[in-house]
Amino acid sequence: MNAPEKAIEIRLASRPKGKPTPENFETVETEIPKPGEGQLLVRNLYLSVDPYMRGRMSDAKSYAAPYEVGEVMHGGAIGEVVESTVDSFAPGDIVLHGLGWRTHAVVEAKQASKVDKNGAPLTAYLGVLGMTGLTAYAGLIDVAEFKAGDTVFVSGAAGAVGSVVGQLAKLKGAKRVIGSAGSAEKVRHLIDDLGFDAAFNYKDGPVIDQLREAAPEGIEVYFDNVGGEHLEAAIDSINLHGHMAICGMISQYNNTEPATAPRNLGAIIAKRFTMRGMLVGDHFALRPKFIAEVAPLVASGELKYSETIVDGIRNAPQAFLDLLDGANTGKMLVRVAE
Ligand code: NAP
Ligand code: FER
Repeated sequence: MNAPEKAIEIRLASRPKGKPTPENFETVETEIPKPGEGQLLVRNLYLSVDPYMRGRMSDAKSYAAPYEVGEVMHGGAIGEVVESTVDSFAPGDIVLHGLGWRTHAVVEAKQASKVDKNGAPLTAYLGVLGMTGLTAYAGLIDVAEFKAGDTVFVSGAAGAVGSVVGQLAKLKGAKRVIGSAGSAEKVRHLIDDLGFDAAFNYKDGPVIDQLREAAPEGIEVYFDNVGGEHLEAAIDSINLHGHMAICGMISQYNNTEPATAPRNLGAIIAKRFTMRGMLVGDHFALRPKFIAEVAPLVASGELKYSETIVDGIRNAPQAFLDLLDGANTGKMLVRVAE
């Protein structure tokens, strides 16, 4: 395909109230930007769409600054250097950066990280070997203090983070790994393809009952991607001195009213369990250890990963809306080319 003459970028057009819609985004054609001193021009190949972007579309104060209305949707992306003004990067290099949903990015060389283009498939650097994989690894090991012999429950189990959490727990000697997800096909995938011991569709009935049935002896670790009713169920099933890594609460990201669950937090006193919130950004020091351990597992196929790849940058908003609706299995990505 010929390089497009124009660059395309996707901007926040308005802030969503509740569930985002396509009208919250604007697709704009612009001139291809020129890199200045110390900068690279990168032609993006794949864009990441992530749940946290929902938070940044709102103007509520949070750990990540809100997007400005009119600003490009920043986020993880991987692309090829086409022009470089610095010695450390050359055209043809593949780099990761955070400038998000655009065909062309002018990236400060200091903000770009080069990846081995002969290593894993490029998409892996945005998922299983990237931010979501590190979240799973750091959350399970450092935050939830997982130990061999633990029974682990992970919500959002068929997603990018959850699928890695469950498999890592199995590979590291979990007694039993239980996952929840939003469709029968995802439940099948967890058990048949990823080796979970049990899984359930949270839409089939109360999570508290389904978890009790899947974990009759309780759980030692809960990795929370969902919050709300799932967290309430995990509090119900967690054993004495258990650990919870609170990674995400996607069931609440579109809420317009405060959440009503969990209603049983008082159980933390008698059960003396630990809940710890986490942000992957606090765990970047673990990255070399994570890559050293997980890249070989991915290469050997012991740790499997799925990706849901949507073609065409113009479809990035829809891919994001679909992610929030559970259309993805594994990491949701956009291939920039149409
Ligand atoms: P993901 O799980 O690949 O995709 C999101 C999934 O959430 C969807 O596929 C959908 O699957 C599920 N979902 C949507 N609405 C739901 C609801 N109401 N109840 C239950 N499940 C729902 O996304 P990810 O990137 O791996 O992120 C997973 C979680 O981790 C998110 O909460 C995210 O914000 C969080 N996260 C946190 C950090 C951190 O540093 N703290 C870093 C990365 C990610 P179903 O079909 O199963 O509903
Ligand atoms: C997410 C992706 C990343 C998320 C949080 C982060 C809560 C954290 C990023 C950071 O450490 O700055 O989906 O949801």
